[in-house]
Amino acid sequence: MTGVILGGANNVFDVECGDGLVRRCRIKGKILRGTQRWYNPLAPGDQVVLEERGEDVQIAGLGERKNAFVRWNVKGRSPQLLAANLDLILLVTTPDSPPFRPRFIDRALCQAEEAGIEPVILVNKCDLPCSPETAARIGDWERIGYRCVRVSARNGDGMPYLARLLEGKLSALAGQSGVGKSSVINVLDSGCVLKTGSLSQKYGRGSHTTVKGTLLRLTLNEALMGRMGARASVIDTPGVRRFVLDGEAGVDPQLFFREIRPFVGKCAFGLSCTHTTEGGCAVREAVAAGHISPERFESCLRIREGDPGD
Ligand SMILES: Nc1nc2c(ncn2[C@@H]2O[C@H](COP(=O)(O)OP(=O)(O)O)[C@@H](O)[C@H]2O)c(=O)[nH]1
Ligand SMILES: [Mg+2]
Ligand SMILES: [Zn+2]
Repeated sequence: MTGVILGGANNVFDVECGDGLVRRCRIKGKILRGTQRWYNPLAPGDQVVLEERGEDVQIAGLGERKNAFVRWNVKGRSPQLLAANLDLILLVTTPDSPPFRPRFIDRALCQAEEAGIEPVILVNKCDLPCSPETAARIGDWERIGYRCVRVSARNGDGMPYLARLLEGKLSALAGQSGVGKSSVINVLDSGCVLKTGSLSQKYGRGSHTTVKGTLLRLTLNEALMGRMGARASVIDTPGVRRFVLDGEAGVDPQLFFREIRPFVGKCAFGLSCTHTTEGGCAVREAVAAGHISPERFESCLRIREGDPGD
């Protein structure tokens, strides 16, 4: 029998088994082959091979991963899998409360590109005022071809569009704590009652109400869809402070900035150009010509320099 990981931690996971039942399963022999370099061996969305021993069902193997979305686990000092086998990754942000952090989204976009997962920028809390600078930054993501969806979980704006976008897919919501990931899910499925946090006054951040990711099978709200029975699967990931690029084998972040990529290698110093002081730099010329925004260029340089991001 095979199954899909819904959630869990350490060695105990909730698995949606091939027979339709959800069972709490352990990893056979405690260590799953090929997962040692990660902070956690399995993430929501992972396909697993199960072995039955009488009443007991154990996780005996990991199916092929189509893709994986990862964050840096500060305490564990290793990459932590947030979600696997995604059709979409929703990068959730807000015009305010917590403050708009475009650099964080740029990192996440870069990572989604590297992982081969289609990103969608979900701007929640659109009932709050949006500064012209924020609107311009969002406009630039649209200009370079990213889909930006503006919603308000509070007043319902944009939610029918979002529900249609997610129908029939497996999507993960990633973003800082407090941007409203759980609130959005609760609106998508009125039967869902995820805990939502109030913003901490001191830090302007949400409290950490989601500790680990969970895959949820949603029945999309009839009022959003205009019909009954539409389904979507979403993974509510824990709040993310820092993403990681898969730091292996010389991954070059500039290749995953889609509007920068066409200019990479075209500088006078070719691929060795740092795009900072060299003459004949095609990337800086592209910034000057307006093909690349100065903000995105800055994000790219920071990632290249190994800045862990804020
Ligand atoms: N103004 C406003 N507040 C929202 C909206 N969505 C969520 N919130 C509030 O933001 C806070 C954090 O929401 P939560 O869903 O827990 O965020 P999460 O940490 O990303 O899951 C809660 O106090 C929510 O009530 C929205 O669309 N507009
Ligand atoms: Mg939450
Ligand atoms: Zn250059």
